[in-house]
Amino acid sequence: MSEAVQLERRGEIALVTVDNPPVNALGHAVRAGLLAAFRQAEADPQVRAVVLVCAGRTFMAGADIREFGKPPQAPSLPEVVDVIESASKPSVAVIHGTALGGGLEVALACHYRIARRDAQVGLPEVKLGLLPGAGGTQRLPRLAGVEKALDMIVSGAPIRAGEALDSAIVDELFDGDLVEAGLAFAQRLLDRQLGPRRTGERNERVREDGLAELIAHKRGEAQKRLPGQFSPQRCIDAVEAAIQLPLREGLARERALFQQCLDSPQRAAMIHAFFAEREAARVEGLAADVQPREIRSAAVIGGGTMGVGIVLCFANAGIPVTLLEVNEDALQRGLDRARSLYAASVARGSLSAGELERRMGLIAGVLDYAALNDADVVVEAVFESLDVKRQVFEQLDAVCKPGAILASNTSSLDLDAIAAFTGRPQDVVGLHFFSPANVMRLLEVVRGKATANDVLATAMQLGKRLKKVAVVVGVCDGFVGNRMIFQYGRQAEFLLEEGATPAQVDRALRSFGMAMGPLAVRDLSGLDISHAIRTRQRQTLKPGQTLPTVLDHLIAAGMLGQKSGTGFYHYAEDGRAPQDNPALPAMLEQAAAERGIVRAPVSDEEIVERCVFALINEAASILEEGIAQRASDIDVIFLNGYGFPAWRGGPLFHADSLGLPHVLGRIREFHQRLGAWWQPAPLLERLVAEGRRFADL
Ligand code: T1G
Repeated sequence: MSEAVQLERRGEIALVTVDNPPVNALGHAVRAGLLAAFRQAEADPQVRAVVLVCAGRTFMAGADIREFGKPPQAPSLPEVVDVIESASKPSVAVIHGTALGGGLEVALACHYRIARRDAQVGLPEVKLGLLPGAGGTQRLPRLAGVEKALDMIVSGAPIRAGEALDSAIVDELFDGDLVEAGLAFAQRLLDRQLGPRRTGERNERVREDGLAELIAHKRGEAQKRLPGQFSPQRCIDAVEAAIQLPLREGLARERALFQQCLDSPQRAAMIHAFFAEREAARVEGLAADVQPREIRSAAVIGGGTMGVGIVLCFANAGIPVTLLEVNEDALQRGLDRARSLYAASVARGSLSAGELERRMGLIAGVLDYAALNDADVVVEAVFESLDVKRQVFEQLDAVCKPGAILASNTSSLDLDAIAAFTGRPQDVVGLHFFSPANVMRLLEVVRGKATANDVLATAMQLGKRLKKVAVVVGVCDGFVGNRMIFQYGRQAEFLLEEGATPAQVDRALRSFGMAMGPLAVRDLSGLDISHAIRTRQRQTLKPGQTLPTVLDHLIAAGMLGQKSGTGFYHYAEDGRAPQDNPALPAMLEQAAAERGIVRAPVSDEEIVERCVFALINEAASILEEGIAQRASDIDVIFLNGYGFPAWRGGPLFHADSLGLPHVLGRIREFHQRLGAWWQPAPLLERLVAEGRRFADL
């Protein structure tokens, strides 16, 4: 047996234990160990049943993702799974933690499955650009039915043990000790003379009527929800094989489709994103022994959209939180908004009424700063003005206890200036949430010059506790995400003035894979917000840098985007799809005349390259200035805060996949044609000269 898999006899039952920290990934040693163990149990005449458990915090959480892209090592997981299912003695998988991907597929090959009540099971392969490649697409439909299997496989979302029981994926739930529960269940099988029950041989559920229509419906749904992604449709192809083919042929079809996904560049991009997210948690220069401060209670200043979203983040994590507002009306509006957001979740069925009250019970409202004297962390989410921030931080400095962490949610103001409003700059950090704060996973943790290491460590730990993806960024205008998106949005507006329409710009970038077009995003966030930022930026323009003027014309006409009913688009009262804004063409003609250009057709390719390469060029400067720790952190920021398509891995992974020489070549052309904003970043030029990529940094 390998050290990753142990086999021991408990009377007539063979107990197989997998022990491969941290998540019992099915790396080569585990696969070889499982194969040997099940073969040995099969050959041992004293053994009448097999129980499979995992040590540590979870049942196998899937194949070892680090092995993808490397030469495969026998035995393959399908080979192991085949030996398990075809065994002549009944086997029981004892699930705890998260049985995911290949882990669940091993459990499906066992003849019976029991799960600890707090366990989860799932097939998340689609999130890695893959599909379940060890029988999951053939066995799960046979157990849970085609519709349930399609939902789980195409969404990649795990389900709780109770739902798995209801879907016949597991046979029984248990509490307490894994081995005891497994042995007891196996003993009952023997007492009742129950032998193997092979999932692969159960065909009744994959031969039901109406499955072809169901498949067609799911294809349309997946195409709409995940446009551009390769593996969701392949997942559906594989499940369709379960309906159309006998098991053996279905497994062969699944393997062929798995290989197609494995070979797809999207798999490499999405696995890059998986590891990049975990790498972002590592803060350079932060010793591993730095002790985070304890966060038992929180406070939020400002009950606007952002503030209430942040309040919900704390309440959702079970952290008591106090909301402070300037007057009773504003405070009540904030608390009512919190309750209405929870009520919407209850209406959607994603939150129980009891849980709503429990979470609302964690939220207090106050008008007096003195009430914040015991908060461990305070997050201000007030108006984006340095003067307003000054007032807030001077008061916090006066009332908060020593050691309290004072955080600003500012999206681009100078955190060092904010820290200087207090006598404790070492306790000040930026916690830049993204709207809606209770939904968006990204959290930019802004490290000020004076921010103490333990404050930074606390902020990162708090981010994980709030179920955010926390990424450390440095201080500059817009930190990382907004600083890059300023360039991206600016190009979108320049392209309008040069001849494109909002619908064309947004369509081109949506077909690139962005969740929303840049102009629709501007309309959503409010053109007045963009205009205020634009006004501030006008003060810091470098020679040759100009700004588009279409925004000025829209603001002058009172067109603020969705909030006023018209911006780059017109939004009809009845919520129909946005229409063209009839006043825009004249504004664009005027803006073009002001810049001395004649509007002419623009290609979709130019639109995508101008907007995306603007991101890449700015990112290179950000890396050079040390505002981001690493290139993959910038990818994580754009994947989790700006709707960049996961199947492209992020702007810098995408740049590497295009080839930096090509990217630099186009940027140089833009620089020649369009001037100052396109000055190639020195780091980009250096990487190309040295034949390196962003990934090599
Ligand atoms: N392979 C390799 N390493 C993994 C891993 C995996 N499957 N899962 C986690 N890790 C590492 C992770 O990089 C981190 O490392 C540490 O474990 C803790 O992870 C054939 C083809 C299980 C829910 O997609 O969803 O099976 O940073 O920080 O927040 O059909 O990890 O400490 O060095 O995420 O408690 C399918 C992926 C694979 C599951 C735990 N399985 N993992 O979350 O800890 S493809 C997955 C997760 C497959 C088969 C197909 C989560 C978790 P380090 P963590 P966590």
